Amino acid sequence: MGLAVACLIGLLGNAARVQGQTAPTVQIQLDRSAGKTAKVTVNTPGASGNCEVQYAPSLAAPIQWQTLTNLLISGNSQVVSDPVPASGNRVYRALVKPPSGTAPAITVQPTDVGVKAGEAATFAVTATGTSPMTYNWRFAGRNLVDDSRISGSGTSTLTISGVQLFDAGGYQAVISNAFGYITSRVAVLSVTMVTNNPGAPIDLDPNKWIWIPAGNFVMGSPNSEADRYDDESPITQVSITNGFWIAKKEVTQAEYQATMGNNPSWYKNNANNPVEQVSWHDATNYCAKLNELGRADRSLPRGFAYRLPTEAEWEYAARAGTTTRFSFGDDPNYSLLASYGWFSVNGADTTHPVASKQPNAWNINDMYGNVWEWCMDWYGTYPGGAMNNPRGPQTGTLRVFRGGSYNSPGGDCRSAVRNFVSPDEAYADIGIRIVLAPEPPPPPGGGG
Ligand SMILES: [Ca+2]
Repeated sequence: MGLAVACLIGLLGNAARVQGQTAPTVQIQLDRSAGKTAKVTVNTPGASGNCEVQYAPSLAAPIQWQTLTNLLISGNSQVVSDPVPASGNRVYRALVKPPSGTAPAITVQPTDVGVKAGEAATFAVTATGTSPMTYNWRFAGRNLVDDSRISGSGTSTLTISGVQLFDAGGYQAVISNAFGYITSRVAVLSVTMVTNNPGAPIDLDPNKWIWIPAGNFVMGSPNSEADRYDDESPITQVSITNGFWIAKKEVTQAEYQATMGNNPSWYKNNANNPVEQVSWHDATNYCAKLNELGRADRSLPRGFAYRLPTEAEWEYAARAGTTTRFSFGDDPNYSLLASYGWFSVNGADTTHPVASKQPNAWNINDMYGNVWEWCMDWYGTYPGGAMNNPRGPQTGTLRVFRGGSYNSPGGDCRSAVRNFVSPDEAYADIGIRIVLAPEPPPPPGGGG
């Protein structure tokens, strides 16, 4: 036997698999150069760590491994030179230990934050551990992602700008690296309501939404009211137990087109005119689509949903605290009505741009005229007496719409007037006004 290295073995010794990291692999190549030196090359692709190269005189048991040298592999390969004895064989192996490191540990926990609605809130966490470390902020059990209001959801510092009431709650950071993960304490964001509308959870665009506070009113008309219809009685003492927003304006053709992708209107000369030729089903589908979009982009205040007004909510908003035929008075000869709405006298048998007449005392436009407005309720006889949050009969065949239109005589625009048709039918003088109201709706029931 001459000078030789008879056997060469590549082993992965003691290389416990590290979760989340590719285990090192080892290749040993022999470089038999002239003379008596062997070169062993250790390749550890994708890994670095403590590597030990050993040799033994043979593979006969018991193998007598001896450490050749220690070296720290920082790259992918290292070369070890070994002066081989003049005779005999040697076998080699390399032991690559997994990279060493420590799991994340939190040194500074995120603290509770209190801000006013509209302000920014910041949560920060400080952690030690082997790099790289990843951060992931969570809210209400789900991972946050950056969007127009949230930044830093994947860093040690989370910022929420333009905080709204529905951002309130618990925030938590999950920090991880190759060696494990840790979850921070839950830091609480509390939001102080700042609103010009007492009782409203937040302020919405006052050019679009009017906050209607909870309150009481008399639904229907007294027998003495001129031009009344029989179905406006028995009058009913109504309590609206929860505030809600009502749209300041009828839904325009532009808004309907943008949300639903079509414009079913008969009078299409101006996209700012109210949408019409929509059935009750079209109107409720429109609300459902708004809810879907509002939940997706987080613009829908938590606990609220878009829907049609109940008949009671509609009349409550139309009356704006009054008991007269109109919110601006009884207007016996309908002379004032032209300042507040488009009806048969000034309507020219067409729709008109929304909010082009004076609003009522609660700043709501076109409650009288332009287009009738679908309500949620089935048509039925009023209960009379006193009732909380009436929602009409539980079943029916006709849905209610309210307020008169561009072709209605003045008497049909009164606050108390009720109209009704099949929910499947669509007409060029019936449109949509929506509310943004507590979800689920407050229950109807006996009044107090
Ligand atoms: Ca109207």
